[in-house]
Amino acid sequence: MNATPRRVEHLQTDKGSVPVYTTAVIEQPWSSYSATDHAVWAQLFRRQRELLVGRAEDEFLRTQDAMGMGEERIPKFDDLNRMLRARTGWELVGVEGLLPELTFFEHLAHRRFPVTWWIRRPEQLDYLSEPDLFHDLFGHVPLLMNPVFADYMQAYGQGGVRAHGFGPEALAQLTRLYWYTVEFGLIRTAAGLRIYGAGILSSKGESIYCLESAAPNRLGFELERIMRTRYRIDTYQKTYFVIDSYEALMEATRPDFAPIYARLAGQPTIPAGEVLDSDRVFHRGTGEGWSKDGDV
Ligand code: HBI
Ligand code: FE
Repeated sequence: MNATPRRVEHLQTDKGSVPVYTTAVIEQPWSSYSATDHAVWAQLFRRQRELLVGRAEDEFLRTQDAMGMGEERIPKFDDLNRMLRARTGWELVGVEGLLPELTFFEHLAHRRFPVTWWIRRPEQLDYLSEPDLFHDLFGHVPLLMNPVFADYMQAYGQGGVRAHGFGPEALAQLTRLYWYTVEFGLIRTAAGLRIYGAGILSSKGESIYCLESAAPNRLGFELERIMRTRYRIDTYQKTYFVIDSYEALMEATRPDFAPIYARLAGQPTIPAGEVLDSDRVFHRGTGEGWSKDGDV
């Protein structure tokens, strides 16, 4: 049976009505996954693994293999947790879906990564508007085995819990940082730019577009600039930011953010497609196919 997630309510936000799920932690109902669920996992896994050779960072693919993730079946959180706990002290917890920011931050701050327990339906193969099990498990989990990135994710959560006291602008700035690194980040390697952002790794079209299309900008990571840069939630990104290493990302975000929030307060946000004179430009996009609006 294709169990469907239990939505508890729809929240009216400036982005319209978004589904807000219960924040409860749910045991992965592994035995309830249907043959269709496993087949959707297999198809997505096979397709992404073919695409990501030479596009994802090699360590990402090696780690996925080392964790025993394969196309045969949906991985069991318990199996992955044994490896994660031993290596970086992280563990996966099952959730219904998107969590309120503070709840999400609190999980990360305690090295718990929330993973949606259900997987998309076959008709949603190419796009769905919220993170499902494939996005979270395939995209996010392997990098939690990297000690430096694991530290970054916990520091991000701790920063998020602290930011909650700084109000909505700080929260928006932190969400942009997550978006342009954890979800849509690129990294420099000796072989060229590679993908590490889960939002790209779990997306067929964007895995190709982010590295090979002339349309998007590819700019060097710069913390405060990223915290001001708006983004798209419904199409490919107009700009990708490139880190030199996970260590560099961790170092850049180690300082306390309070003075940064103070400096950024009241500064205008930057449109997603803009390139600044101060930017380190790997590629200046042509902007082909962009619509002017759509940034959040
Ligand atoms: N909830 N389950 C889940 N997964 C996410 O990735 C997530 C979330 N809530 C909020 C959120 N991400 C982002 O807004 C973070 O920047 C906070
Ligand atoms: Fe995600």
